[in-house]
Amino acid sequence: MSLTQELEHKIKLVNTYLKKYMQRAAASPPPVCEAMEYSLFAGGKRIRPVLMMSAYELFESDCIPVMPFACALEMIHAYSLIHDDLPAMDNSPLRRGLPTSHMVYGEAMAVLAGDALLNFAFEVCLETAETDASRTLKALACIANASGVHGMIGGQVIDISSEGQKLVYDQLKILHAKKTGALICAAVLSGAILGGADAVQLESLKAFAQNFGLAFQIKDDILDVEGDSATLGKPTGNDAQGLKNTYVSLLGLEKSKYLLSEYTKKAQDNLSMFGEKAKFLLELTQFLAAREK
Ligand code: GRG
Repeated sequence: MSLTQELEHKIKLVNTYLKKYMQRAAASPPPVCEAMEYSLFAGGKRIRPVLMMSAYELFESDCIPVMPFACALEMIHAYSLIHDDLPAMDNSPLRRGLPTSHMVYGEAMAVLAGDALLNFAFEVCLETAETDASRTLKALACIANASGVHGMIGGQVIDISSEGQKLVYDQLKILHAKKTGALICAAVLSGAILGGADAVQLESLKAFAQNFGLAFQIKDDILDVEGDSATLGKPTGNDAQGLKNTYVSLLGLEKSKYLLSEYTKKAQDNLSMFGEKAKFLLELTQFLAAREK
């Protein structure tokens, strides 16, 4: 299978399983369930679940057993975006070319939809616990840690508290390692943990995920300056206009592009011990560095 065929296949699987899980949630009060679905199916790239499935496939041939975890990562990601868009945070009316959750369902329902997605994520994973309780618990601990104060929420707090202040490069790296990088890292590591990776393999995959996460964020900042607003589904130039700390505002476009290519290469090098098995992850890393949205 080519990279695009395999990517499409994995995205289709994620969508199928997310729909299956959401059918179960349909018994809950309609506005919240509708709001959960709205954000889950609003056109996300599904990077975190795809990374998780691919990391698992470094060890096992079929990713179906880990679909609850793949979907859980997308639910946590969707929750973070809903809350990030709220008036109390970024106050964004638009995401992926569509009105944001609070614009459609109101603020209270958007808060609850985010909370519900976060809880549902852990519910669907815990249901698989009897298959391999030890690996399930380790993978969940990794995901919970990355989503909370030590990871994504911690990064969001640094971001909000540093608004209007110019961060230096090392501070910017810490911010993004937590805000964006932690969940990306948890996607790779939870897939590897569930696949039975040993300590040395986990160390290499952690380095891969950290470099991949940095490249992903730098590309996001470059797209905000150079990207096409119709393709991105949001106005560009947002970061530069405000007092947002981004790689481009700190280092300029040329240096940011150089770093993007350096971190992409480093991430690919970190996969060397997996040989031919890492072909999809290698190509995916390159593909995302060249993405247009
Ligand atoms: C509110 C708890 C809480 C956390 C918010 C992740 C986050 C923290 C905010 C999102 C805002 C943002 C622009 C973060 C940078 C990371 C990033 C590139 C997010 C978008 O991820 P993609 O590109 O999104 O995977 P899609 O739309 O493809 O799902």
